[in-house]
Amino acid sequence: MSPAISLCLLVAVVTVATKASVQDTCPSPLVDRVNNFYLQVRGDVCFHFVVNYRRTFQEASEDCKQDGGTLAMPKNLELNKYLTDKSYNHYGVIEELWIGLTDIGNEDKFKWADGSEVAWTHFAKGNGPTNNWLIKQLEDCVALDPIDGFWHDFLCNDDYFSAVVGSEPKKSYICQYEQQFEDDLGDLDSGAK
Ligand SMILES: [Ca+2]
Ligand SMILES: [Ca+2]
Repeated sequence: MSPAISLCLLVAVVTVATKASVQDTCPSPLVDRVNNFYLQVRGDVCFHFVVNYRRTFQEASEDCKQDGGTLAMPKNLELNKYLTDKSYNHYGVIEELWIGLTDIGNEDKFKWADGSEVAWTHFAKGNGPTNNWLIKQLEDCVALDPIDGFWHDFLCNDDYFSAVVGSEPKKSYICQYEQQFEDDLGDLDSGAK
């Protein structure tokens, strides 16, 4: 193989590797709207770390839904570690961030934002199923502690109880967008966007 052909192949490989990132994996309206500093790609999943403002659980869920996503779903320790590490070490977040897990409407039956039952869990002591029997009726929405990666249940919204409990239900959060472009190589060639 001639050096020129080798170089061409190298350039082609690098080009594909570069393009298979935020621009291709994250929804384009999101890429256009937010500073790409807050977008991360892991495998074929795009994550938006919304760490520059806070919302209630419902507001955060709606925000993720706007571009076809959900709140992030760390269904295993590996992904949970990734989200924890990015939040704390990359973005410097030290307070809990909403993830897509709740037991709204069915106490102790936690479900992910995609409707699936929770299998692996990572609740901090005294949170989730082991929370106080009365408090757990009020705390139905789950947030990730970026310092140790454990999950905490909180009040979902601003309401009467948040004032009583003295809890602030507006938090930073992480959205998750699954890769939706099956024919991405075709799109690259045609320049479709
Ligand atoms: Ca609960
Ligand atoms: Ca709690």
